[in-house]
Amino acid sequence: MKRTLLLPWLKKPHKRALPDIQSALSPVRFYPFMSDLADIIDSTLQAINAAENMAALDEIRVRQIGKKGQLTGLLRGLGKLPPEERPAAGAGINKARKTLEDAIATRRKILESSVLDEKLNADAIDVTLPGRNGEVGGLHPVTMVLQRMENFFKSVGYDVIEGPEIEDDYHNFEALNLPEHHPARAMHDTFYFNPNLLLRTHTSPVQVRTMESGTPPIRIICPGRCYRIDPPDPSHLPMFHQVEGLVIDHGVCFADLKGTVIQFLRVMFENQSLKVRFRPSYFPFTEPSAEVDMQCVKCLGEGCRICGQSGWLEVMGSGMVHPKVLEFSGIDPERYTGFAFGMGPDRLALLRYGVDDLRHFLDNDLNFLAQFR
Ligand code: 2U9
Repeated sequence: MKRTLLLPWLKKPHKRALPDIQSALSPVRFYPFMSDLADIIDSTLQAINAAENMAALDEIRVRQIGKKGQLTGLLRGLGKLPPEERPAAGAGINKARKTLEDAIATRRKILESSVLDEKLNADAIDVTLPGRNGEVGGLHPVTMVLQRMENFFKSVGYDVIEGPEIEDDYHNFEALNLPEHHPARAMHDTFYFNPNLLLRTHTSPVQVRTMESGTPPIRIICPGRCYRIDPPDPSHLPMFHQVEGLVIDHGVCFADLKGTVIQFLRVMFENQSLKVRFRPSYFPFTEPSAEVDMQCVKCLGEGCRICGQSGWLEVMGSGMVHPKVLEFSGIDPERYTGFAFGMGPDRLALLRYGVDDLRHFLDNDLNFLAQFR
């Protein structure tokens, strides 16, 4: 049968009752026999192993070995024992305290690991779930046209050269045989920062810089953004892209220009029987100059809305580099000749993708752009 032990300091005895209980119990009785200490350990070990969380475990720790705990109280009462009994009683209580501390530490580890397991299970990602179909991006139509152009010219040995968008007056105009009072330099066309600094109106300055810094043979294309003062409308934007080409070597002739341009357009529009024509024209930086038309990609020459019923589409400008332009950049026109061309990839993208307004390219409307993925 389990003996219950009345130890006044263990319970909160009623104040009035204390003197007669204490006087009635001899000091030996003040301490639980080892079997009673064993009972305390046993019941506390059961409570520790049954503790379901850290709070419950800590409550047992405080109740047993905290400052006002059961075992701590026993240690405090050791002074009331006959001296010869104190060592054994003290050792027994300390042993009991160590047993409980170890059991609490073990249980704490178990509870901590179960807390961690619960957290890991809660955070667990089921990698077998089907993926969410994330948005897939795509290239801008103008970027795709620029890449097609670059791929063609790189495939026939050209280099792709880029240069500054903020240029000086000399490289953008004078070195291209566009003298001081040429209308192309007018303020109504060009964004000037100051009389000598501007936003380039074409990528030609990159070709000038290449001629200045190197020696022929030169075979380059120069893609990039250009700027002109133009109110936005379906066929004009103040910021547009250009790709210009330049070939300079010994004995370059107009036939070289024609062959290069024709083959480029046939590859660009994937039609090896595409018709191309060269119309005499004028540019200050080339002589002779020629506008380049190709058979309308939509009606193949029959006439339609795209080509204005003419059957032809103007796609490029070209010509033999003007001798003065060679001289400006230190190349002897008696030893070298060259050809050049210029085109607007924005305009070619309109044609290639059947878009009717350049402004769509700048709206960043994802519904519009998604069509070109
Ligand atoms: C140097 C010498 C000659 C570049 C050329 C064109 C003809 C031309 C337009 C096409 C559409 C500009 O984007 S566009 O509006 N360009 O028609 N460009 S020849 O001639 C050069 C360039 C650099 C040193």
